[in-house]
Amino acid sequence: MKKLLSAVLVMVMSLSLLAGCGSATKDNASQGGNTSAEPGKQPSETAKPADNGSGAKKKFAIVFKNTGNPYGEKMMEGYKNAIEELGGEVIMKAPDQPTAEAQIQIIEELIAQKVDAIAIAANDPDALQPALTKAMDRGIKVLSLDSAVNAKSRMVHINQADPERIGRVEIQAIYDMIGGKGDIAVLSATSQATNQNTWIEWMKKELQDPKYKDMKLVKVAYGDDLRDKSVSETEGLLKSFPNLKGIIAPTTVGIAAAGKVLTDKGLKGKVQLTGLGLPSEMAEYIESGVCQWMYLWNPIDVGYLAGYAADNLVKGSITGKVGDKFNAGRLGDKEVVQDGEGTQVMLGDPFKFDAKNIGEWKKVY
Ligand code: RAM
Repeated sequence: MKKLLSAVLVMVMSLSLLAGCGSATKDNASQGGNTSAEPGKQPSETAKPADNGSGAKKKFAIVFKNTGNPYGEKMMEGYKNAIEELGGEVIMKAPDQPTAEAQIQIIEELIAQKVDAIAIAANDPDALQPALTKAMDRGIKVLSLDSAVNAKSRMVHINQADPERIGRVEIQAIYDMIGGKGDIAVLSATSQATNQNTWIEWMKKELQDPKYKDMKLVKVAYGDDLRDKSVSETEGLLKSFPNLKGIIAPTTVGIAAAGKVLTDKGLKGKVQLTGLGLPSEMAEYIESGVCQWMYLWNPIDVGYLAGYAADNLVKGSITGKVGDKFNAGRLGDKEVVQDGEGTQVMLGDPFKFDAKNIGEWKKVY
């Protein structure tokens, strides 16, 4: 019965996930809560660690872009939940700075440690290739999640949501917020981040529609997913473009920093803000109206899905090729599909957060 109920809730959630089409109900908010909000009740706490059948526990590493990002912490938490459910050992790493060089050093250390799998949210699509192919040559299963590496550097990518939908929906949102007219800017993460760059490409494609002829993208600024830099980049945008009408920040660090700047400067209603935000960090700005609405997905689920994919790669039950199927625990059955020259597993659709649902979601992640 409980299973049936969660299946129904997942379906309800999937339906309301369709970007821009309405808000979460109490039910799907609590569905998120069941899966993520109460770490104390995670199955991982109760599941008996197994050893994957080979004696010693398998070692599953996860590498995020950089430290100090609550989104990254939630994603790693999801990975940990999955690996613990499956009886493996988790190693969580992130460099202080969001650079490829720092991640390469971590990968080298993980190779020396002889881990069984590395899941990485990449700071650069190509620069990690030598290190990651070295890892794969030594039999380590490599996958990316959240921010992809190129197809040669991974066996599969775990994608949070369709990049085209993410990019297009953000332009549509700012269009609605500013009344279709005026200068807009993007406040991104690092200039090399695969995920943000892909979303920005789709934003630019969306902007080609004649509908947006009175809207102009004046700048893409980079806050590097560092709080202070994101604050100063937002201030810089406001200074350089005094007529700025809207900011899109497709990064949880950036949007929270921009929310603070617009609040402190009393610019609510004058400069609109949307993008991808963590509900727990953005609730105050959504409640105050500085950001009317924004989007995200469940970062815990992204990590959890990667954990199950990593386990299947290590067991050899999948290799990351199109058509591979595996069970992803509480997320149900998943399938590997094509993604450009590589392959991926898709989590879902971006979810819209606004004043009606933020109160519930802010407790979840
Ligand atoms: C930041 C990171 C992460 C991205 C989210 C939306 O936390 O850049 O990679 O997926 O924002």
